[in-house]
Amino acid sequence: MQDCPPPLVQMERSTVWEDGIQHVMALTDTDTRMVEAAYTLELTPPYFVAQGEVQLCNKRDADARIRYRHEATPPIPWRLTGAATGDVCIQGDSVVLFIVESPVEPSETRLVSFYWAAEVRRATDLNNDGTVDSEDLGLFLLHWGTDSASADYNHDGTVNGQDMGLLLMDYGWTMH
Ligand SMILES: [Ca+2]
Ligand SMILES: [Ca+2]
Repeated sequence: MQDCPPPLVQMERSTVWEDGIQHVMALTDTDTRMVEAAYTLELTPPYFVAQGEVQLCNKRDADARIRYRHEATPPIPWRLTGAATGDVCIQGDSVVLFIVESPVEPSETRLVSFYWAAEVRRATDLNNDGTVDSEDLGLFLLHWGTDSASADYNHDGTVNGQDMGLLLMDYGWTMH
């Protein structure tokens, strides 16, 4: 697992899903800076893609470096493989961290566009052969009752009936 940078200030965030695309707006406004982000998250297997822009506004009388950091998680039951394009840090198999940073002059607002694509795989396809079938069910049962992250599809810390339900909903799924 990579060592990703620590969280920044929590931002006010609003999210709307529309035709499989998640629209995210995030804002933080303090005495020294205002950061406003607008981006979309889209799952287009085998990629989880983000694109949008960030406005970095320096309210101080001196030059400043302003940084925006966001994290995104692909929808269940998709997981990150660790491969990605763009300047991101992959944390575990469910969190993408992305940072925009720029020097900004006093009273200036800088607009920075960004794009990244992180590769995903279907978590329920445990043997990663492109199909969810009896082989995956057999592997899943080996994890039953444990805290194995690979079969804990809903990230609640236990492999139990809820994960079994997700696997069964996926039964027969194929990548192609
Ligand atoms: Ca499989
Ligand atoms: Ca679980």
